[in-house]
Amino acid sequence: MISAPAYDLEKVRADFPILSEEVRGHRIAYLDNAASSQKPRAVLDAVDHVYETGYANIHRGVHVLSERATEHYERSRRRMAKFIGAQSADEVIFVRGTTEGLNLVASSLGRYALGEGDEVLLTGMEHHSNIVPWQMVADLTGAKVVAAPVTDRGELDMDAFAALLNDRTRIVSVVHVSNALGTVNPVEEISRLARERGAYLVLDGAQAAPHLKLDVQRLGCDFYCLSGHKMYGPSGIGVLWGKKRLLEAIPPYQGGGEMIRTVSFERTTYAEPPAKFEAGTPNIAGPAGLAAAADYLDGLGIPEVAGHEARVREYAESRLSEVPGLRVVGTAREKAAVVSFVVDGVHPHDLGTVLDQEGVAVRTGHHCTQPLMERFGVPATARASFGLYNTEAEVDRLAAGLRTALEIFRP
Ligand code: 7TS
Repeated sequence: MISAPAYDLEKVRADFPILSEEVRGHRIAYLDNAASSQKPRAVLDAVDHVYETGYANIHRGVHVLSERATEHYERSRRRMAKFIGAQSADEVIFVRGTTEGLNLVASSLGRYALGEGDEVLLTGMEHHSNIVPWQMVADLTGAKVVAAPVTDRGELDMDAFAALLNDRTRIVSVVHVSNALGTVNPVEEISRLARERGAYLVLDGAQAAPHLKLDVQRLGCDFYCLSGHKMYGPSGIGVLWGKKRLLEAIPPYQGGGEMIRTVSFERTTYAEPPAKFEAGTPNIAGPAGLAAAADYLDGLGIPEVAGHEARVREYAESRLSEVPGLRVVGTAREKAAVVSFVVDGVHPHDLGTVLDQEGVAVRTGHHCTQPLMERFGVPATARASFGLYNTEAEVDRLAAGLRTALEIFRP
């Protein structure tokens, strides 16, 4: 394994207890990080620490455990504000993950900004969670959902995107990094174009957060969503960031406890953000785990992590190119740590099953991007997605497993 001296891969791997597990008689080669990543000891400990030292419901008790739990929760909010470059922790809303973040924005911003005949501009490479919520609010408001096309390489067709932006475009919502192809979209350019038209910009950062240094202010967006579980944090916790004045302006998403100032049967008034968007008892310990994941990533250095992942991905692309009949789907010039592929004559699910027998975990299917699969004329792909602990030796096992699949299915 050739690594930069600063990146101590063996030490990194030792931080993840599950990586020493055996599955089907092999050491696990976990290449399904885009679906969800494994957790370092520091994240597991941070969650335990809340339950062991300061657990109670937050924001309401006068007793000491509630105060401690609230402090854990709010400290994590401040940590996540720093992680994404937010101006203030009040702009950080804890949600279940990207799906909930996008549903919140589509519902609240949609009801605020969209009317009959208005348009929401997406791209052809969106995850279903950045398509369906917009269709739902479009049904309510009479707005229309439009998608900009993707080129044969799997890049956003920027000329077509610019041409689709028009005076009716009120919202642009785009994936920062594609989960199915790995494409990194030119979001600063997209932001400039959206601003020129006076459209709001929402970014789906589910796949960007583990790989790219984030600075929501520099990106120029209005809302940004991420999922903790894809960036080595716990599942069931994520962040929706929004510009403060917009969070103040848009209506709340869910109603209930904590999101109100006063309630009467005649009239209810709402709390200020972020409380306005955090109805009910939240995931209390999750944020501490997410903050620990942010510490872990920043401790390694996101550029160093990205450098390591790029080396593994490039190695994978070169090894996979030797497999007869294999075609990589998505060859964008700017790519994160994803290699999606199809193999002539073998269904992706069969590839996935054979690889599993060898202890190699990949995802197969449409990756919740059916319109994109249709664009490429495939029902599904197999996808290897790399994280900060993957090795070239694991890539060798992937390539060997694919050859085994070929012997079985294409003798
Ligand atoms: N957006 C993108 C780009 C994603 O990759 C995913 C999950 C989501 C949104 C939804 O995130 P969630 O945390 O709310 O589920 N993507 C995948 C995947 O590629 N395989 O499994 C889940």
